[in-house]
Amino acid sequence: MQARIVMLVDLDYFYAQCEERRNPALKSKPVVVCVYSGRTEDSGAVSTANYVARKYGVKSGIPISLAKKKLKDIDAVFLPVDKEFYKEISDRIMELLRSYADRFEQVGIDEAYLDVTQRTKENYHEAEELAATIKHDVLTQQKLTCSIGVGPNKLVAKIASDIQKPDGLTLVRPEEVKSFLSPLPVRRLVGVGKKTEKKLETLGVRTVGQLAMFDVQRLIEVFGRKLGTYFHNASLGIDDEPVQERSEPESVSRISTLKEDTRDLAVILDEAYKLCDDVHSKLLQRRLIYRSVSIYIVAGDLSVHSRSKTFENPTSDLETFKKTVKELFEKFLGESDVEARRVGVKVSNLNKKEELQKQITNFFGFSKH
Ligand code: TTP
Ligand code: CA
Repeated sequence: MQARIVMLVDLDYFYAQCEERRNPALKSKPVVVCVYSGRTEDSGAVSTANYVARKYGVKSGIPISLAKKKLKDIDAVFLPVDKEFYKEISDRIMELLRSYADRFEQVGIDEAYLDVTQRTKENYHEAEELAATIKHDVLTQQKLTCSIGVGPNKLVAKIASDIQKPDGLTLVRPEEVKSFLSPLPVRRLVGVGKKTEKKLETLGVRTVGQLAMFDVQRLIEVFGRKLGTYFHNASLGIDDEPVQERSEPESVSRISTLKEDTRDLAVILDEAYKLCDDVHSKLLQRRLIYRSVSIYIVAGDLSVHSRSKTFENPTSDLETFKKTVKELFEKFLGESDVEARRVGVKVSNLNKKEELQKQITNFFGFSKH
C-alpha cells in the first residue's frame, strides 16, 4: 500500500463546548451536559463535561447525582443535552473540514478522518502546517477548539489525537510509530475494551510494546484468527483501512425512556411503535431505504442489550419495520429476564431509494423512458 498521511480531528468536550459557545460566561465554570431520564429530578447520566468539571472527576457516563456530589458547593452549571443545536454546529464544522481533505470520513458527531496525502505531497511538515491551519480556522470561524492527530494511518492518527487534549496537535511520523505506541497501555488501541485488557494482563501484556513482542500464534489461540491478527498488527501500528467517503448516514435511530421499568410487551411496543413512526418519517424525508432493523433495551442497571435482523432485500415499509421490531422484542423477552428502562429502534444498511431503482433498472436492462 502506498504511503499515506491521515488526520483525525476530534472536537474537544464537544457538547459542553457548544454550550460555552452559546453562553461564554460558562467558560470559567464546571459545565456538565446531562441526559435526564425524567424519572426524578436528578436521574440520568452525564453526557459530557468541560475540562473544568473534569478536574473534579466528572466525566461521560457517570450518574448525574454523582456529578452533583463531586461538585457540591461549587458554582457549577448543569444543562440538558440539546442535540439539534450540537448537530448544527457539527454540520458546519464537518463541511469546513471536508474542504481540507483529499478524502473525508466523518465518524460520529464530533470526529472525522482526513486523508491529506496528496495535498501535503506526503510531507509531514506540510501536514503539520495544514493541521495548524485547520485548528485556527475551526477556532476563528466556528469558535471551537479541537485536537488533531496526524500519522501514516487511521489507527495511529486516532491515538495521536487523544494524547494531548484539549487543543492538541500531535504528529507521529512513520519512523516514530513504534516508539510512540510502545509505552502506551493496550487500552488505547481501538477494539481493546475492559475484558480484552484483563485477558491480556493475565498473559503479562500491559503495554502496546509488550503486545508487539507477544507471539502472534498465541494471540490467535486466545482471541481467534481475526482478532488475534488484528491485535498483533495494531500493536505494530499497521492499519490499511482507507479513509472512506460516506455520503449517507449509517443508521437512523430513536430511543426513549419508559414511564417505569417493565417487561410488558404491550407497554414496550406502544413506545417502540412511536419511535418507528419517527424513524420512518426521517427515512422518507431523506429518501432512504434500509436492510437491517435493531432494537435496544437499556435495563435498570443501565446495561445495554440489542437484537437485530437483516433482510435480503432493502425496504422502506413501515409495517415491515414494526413487525420486525415486535418479533425482536418478543425474542429478547423470551431470552432475557431484564426489565426495560429505555427502549430504542434503529434501521441501518441504508441506501438511497433512487440507487435501488437504478440497480433494478440496470438489472433488467430497461429504463422508464
Ligand atoms: P467524545 O469525543 O468521546 O468526548 P468529548 O468531545 O466530550 O470530550 P473530548 O473529546 O475532549 O475528550 O464524545 C463526543 C460527544 O459525544 C460528547 O461531547 C458527548 C457525547 N457523548 C455522550 O453523549 N455519551 C458518552 O458516553 C460519550 C463518551 C460521549
Ligand atoms: Ca471529542
